[in-house]
Amino acid sequence: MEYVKPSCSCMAVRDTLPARNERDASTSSQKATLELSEGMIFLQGGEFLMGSDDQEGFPGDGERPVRRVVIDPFYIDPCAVSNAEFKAFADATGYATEAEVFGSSFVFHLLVPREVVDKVRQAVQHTPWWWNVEGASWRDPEGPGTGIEDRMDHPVTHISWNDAMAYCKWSGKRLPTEAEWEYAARGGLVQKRYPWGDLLKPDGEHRCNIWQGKFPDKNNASDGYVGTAPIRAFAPNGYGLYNMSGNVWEWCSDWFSASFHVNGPRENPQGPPAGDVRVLRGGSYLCHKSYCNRYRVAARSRNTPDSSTGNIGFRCVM
Ligand SMILES: [Cu+2]
Repeated sequence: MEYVKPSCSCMAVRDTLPARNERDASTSSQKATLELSEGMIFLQGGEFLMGSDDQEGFPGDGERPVRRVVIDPFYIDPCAVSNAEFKAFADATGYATEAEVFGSSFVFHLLVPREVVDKVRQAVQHTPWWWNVEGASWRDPEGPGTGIEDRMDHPVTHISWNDAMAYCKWSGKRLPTEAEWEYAARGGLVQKRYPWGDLLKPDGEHRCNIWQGKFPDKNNASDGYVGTAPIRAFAPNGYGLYNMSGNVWEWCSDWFSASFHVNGPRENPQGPPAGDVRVLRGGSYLCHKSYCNRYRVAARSRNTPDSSTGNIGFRCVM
């Protein structure tokens, strides 16, 4: 597998994999029988201004140009998929995530408890704050024994794109296209920096879970969280959607390209037909303006489809 350099210091990439066959994502044909759109929010779609010409964007990310994009109506989950929801899927299907199959996943160094330090396989070159921890997965986000019992309402983490697709298939939902994700995140506002407006902290109030302090060693957590926050923490955007900025990165269905969209389709764009890395949006609890301002609503990131980290999750649409 070709090594792909992470686009972002708050991202880690699996790059030392044994060759393996593509697993069939559908470990079970069992379908969720719940009323599918229950709890989901209907969005009308239509035309919106996607992208940003903001000087704050990283040129290699391909946020530019601002363009008129039209999308069809769709339903979206108000929140990222929670640990409780993912557990229901894993219990029903026996699905093992890629982190579980590979036996390790990437955890941010400050979150690794002392008892787990001997489970650290290696720090990641160039981004030494990412530790590859044996036994880390959605069940034990910081390594063996760390558990999720006290955070069932937090977003599930250590989820690869392939894992997210398996969950979608089981639940009868799908991942949003990047255009759908951005349309939803904007919450009806036009070309604003964040889901709620242009100011990061209107009236001095924190509106999302990102990093405060000096990365990567001092997070003063003035927003209330060092790691993940509950999926309904902070006020929702104008469409009633929670944590479109910060908390965990969210997978989109598109392959990533920095340039495909420049002259690409403007109606229900789905991204390029092929690629090496998939799109991630929204930023995470590790983002900070000083090195990664990708919690802005137009910001983009990417990772390989089998990578998982403690700050990657997803939400579904249909
Ligand atoms: Cu970031």
